[in-house]
Amino acid sequence: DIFKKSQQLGTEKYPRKSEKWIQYGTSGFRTKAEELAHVLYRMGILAAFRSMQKNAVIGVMITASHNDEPDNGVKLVDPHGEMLEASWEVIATELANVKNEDLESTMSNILENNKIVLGTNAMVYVGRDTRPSSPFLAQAVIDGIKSVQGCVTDFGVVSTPQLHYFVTCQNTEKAYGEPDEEGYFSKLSSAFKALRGSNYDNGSYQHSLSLDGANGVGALKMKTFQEYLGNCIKVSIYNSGDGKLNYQCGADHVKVLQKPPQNMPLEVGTRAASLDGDADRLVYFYRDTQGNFKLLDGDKIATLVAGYIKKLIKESGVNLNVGLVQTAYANGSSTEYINNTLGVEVACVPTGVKFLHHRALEFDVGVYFEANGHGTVVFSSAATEKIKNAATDESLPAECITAAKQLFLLMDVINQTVGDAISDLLLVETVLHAFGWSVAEWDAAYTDLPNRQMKVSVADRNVIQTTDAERRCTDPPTLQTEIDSIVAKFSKGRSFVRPSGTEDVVRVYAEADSQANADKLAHEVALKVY
Ligand code: 16G
Ligand code: ZN
Repeated sequence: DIFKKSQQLGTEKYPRKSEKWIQYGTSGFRTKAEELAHVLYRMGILAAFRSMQKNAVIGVMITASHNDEPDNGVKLVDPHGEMLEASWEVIATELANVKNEDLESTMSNILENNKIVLGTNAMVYVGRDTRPSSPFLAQAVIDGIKSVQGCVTDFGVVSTPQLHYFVTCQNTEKAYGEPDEEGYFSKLSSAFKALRGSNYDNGSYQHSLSLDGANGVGALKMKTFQEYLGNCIKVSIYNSGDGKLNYQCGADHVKVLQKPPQNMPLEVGTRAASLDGDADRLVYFYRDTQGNFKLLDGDKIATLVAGYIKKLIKESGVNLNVGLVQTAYANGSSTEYINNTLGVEVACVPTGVKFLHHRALEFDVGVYFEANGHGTVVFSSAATEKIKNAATDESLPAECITAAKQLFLLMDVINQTVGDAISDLLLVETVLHAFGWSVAEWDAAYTDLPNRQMKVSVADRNVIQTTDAERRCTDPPTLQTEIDSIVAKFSKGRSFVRPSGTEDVVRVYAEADSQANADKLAHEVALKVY
């Protein structure tokens, strides 16, 4: 009877209007907002089911991240703040695509197949970005949850990582923190301030920076956050919400086009950063003394952070291994630097946060970043325990205790649940402050190989199959041999192709010793994909 009513409400208020098939991809469902109402309603239902099954709070985030404003999307957050389990992505896709009149029976099947008992308390946390379509879509989710008697906490406009954080806090009996914005801001800012001490500047480091908010939720939250941070860091926010979301600005724009956002002055030497539309990606940039635009992407952030953590671990005398996780998009120079200079173990996994996150959990301390600026650091519970003990063990030498205390505070600056641009920004600022580095000194660690990304539209992107963390192609059968022989012609050449997980295209990546060669390599490889 409940399902019948739920189907009725769905059909009346949020009907599936076209036969167009939609898939739960790398970042959930994502497409034009007007095609999403029925999907969101159904994801409300599914989140409630997942909550009943796990007997835990589940999150639903409504956002299309760095995509254009007319797009929107939805993804589910599992109990520990991680991405929805793969087997449920399949269920989500099925539920999103069934006919209006098959909703009731599909719901029954899901319950039966997953041994879920209806009526078990369901609790879902809902958050949304600043898109104009988001309030309506949030209502669809809420109606879906309530239609199967689930309870809802609507957090309104929040960043994606904030929602992940709230879900984790609630499900870990608040051991991780308080599941609300006040708790989130307080935790991050108190640790950040404690690490900074009373000298806001240090060496070449100055405590002011420019921030491009992508006209999204990150800008909004940063304004509130400044009240918690006080004057220990001065953040000037541009693209702070008056303009169009992600338009000519934001982390994706800056990374892909390798140029500064609009509406932001960029004087030589000024440290600047960009967030994306839902504030889970961060990149830095500056103008060097020759006037060149310089990008510091996720790889630069990862190496900076891993280097600092490794140093603190060594100083603390705690025995912990540090690993760094990258994808095929990581610049070849960064990988070489990690291997040869940092001496940190590096792993490569396929694109997508869930792969990086899971691999990072295998280390005592796992640093993961995608080149696009999404990433964080995860500490195993054993590592956390060891660091905590060292920080309070008075039998240890003073330097060890100091380093362990710093590590312990650093853990509180980091949102370990998922990549978080605001938390990552505090993390980078903390490391630069500790090292006494200007942005140019940070950039000097290694020089990126020039690179180029291209998109190729094909009839069916899935004809491309890859292996070895997407670095090699297995299908079509001769494509890899062709790529190999093209790459061989270029000094420092490297290239790969992969089907996008979010768009109907095949992506081509190439790097080489010069920009002209990287462009040429990308182009030649792209021609083989057509
Ligand atoms: C999604 C992923 C991101 C990845 C991107 C690649 C999550 C939460 N997000 O946005 O990590 O870099 O897809 O897109 O996993 P692509 O497959 O279209 O290249
Ligand atoms: Zn994002």
